[in-house]
Amino acid sequence: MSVRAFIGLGGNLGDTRRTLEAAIARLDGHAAIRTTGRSRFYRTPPWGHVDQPDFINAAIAVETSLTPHELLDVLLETERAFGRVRDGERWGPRTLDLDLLAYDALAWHDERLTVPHPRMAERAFVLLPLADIEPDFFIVGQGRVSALLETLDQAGCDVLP
Ligand code: A4P
Ligand code: MG
Repeated sequence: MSVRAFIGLGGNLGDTRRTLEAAIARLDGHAAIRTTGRSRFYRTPPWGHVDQPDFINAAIAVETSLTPHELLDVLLETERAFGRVRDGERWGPRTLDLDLLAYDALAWHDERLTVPHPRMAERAFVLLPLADIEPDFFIVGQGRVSALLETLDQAGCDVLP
């Protein structure tokens, strides 16, 4: 039995675009995950702490037989695999963020996982990529992607060639 889920990708250190491409390939290579859609890549101004480099963000749609918690574990594993770069003897900062944005119409909250991602409705860097894949997707408890996006400031978010 297969469920559709959406995953948000982002990063702002190192060759982020290459990292995101490799992360998508790795997720698609998982036996229980199949990528069914992917957004364009966006350069986005930093949200939250603004004193940091621009991010690159993207999103994918997947079909999966994993439970939400199993899928989260795969995302965290993948962050570990790609998210840190060797910097001499030290491990550098995290370069890859993977968020489980939505898991079908599931609304779930526990200490490890909140789905849909609670802050996605405020974030153009999440909703712009999602709208590339599925503008009519209804985020349970939040609203339709296209309608939510209309309320947001998209200034400085540019599609990468
Ligand atoms: N967790 C709970 N629910 C979820 C979920 N739906 N998906 C837990 C993923 N993880 C979830 O993750 C910490 C824990 O959250 C995980 O171990 C998991 O059990 P994290 O990624 O280290 O947490 P975080 O990064 O502090 O949370 P969040 O809200 O994802 O971080 P932010 O606020 O997104 O910060 N600006 C731009 N333009 N683009 C960006 O991508 N990203 C951030 C990251 C800040 N500003 C940004 C961007
Ligand atoms: Mg995160």
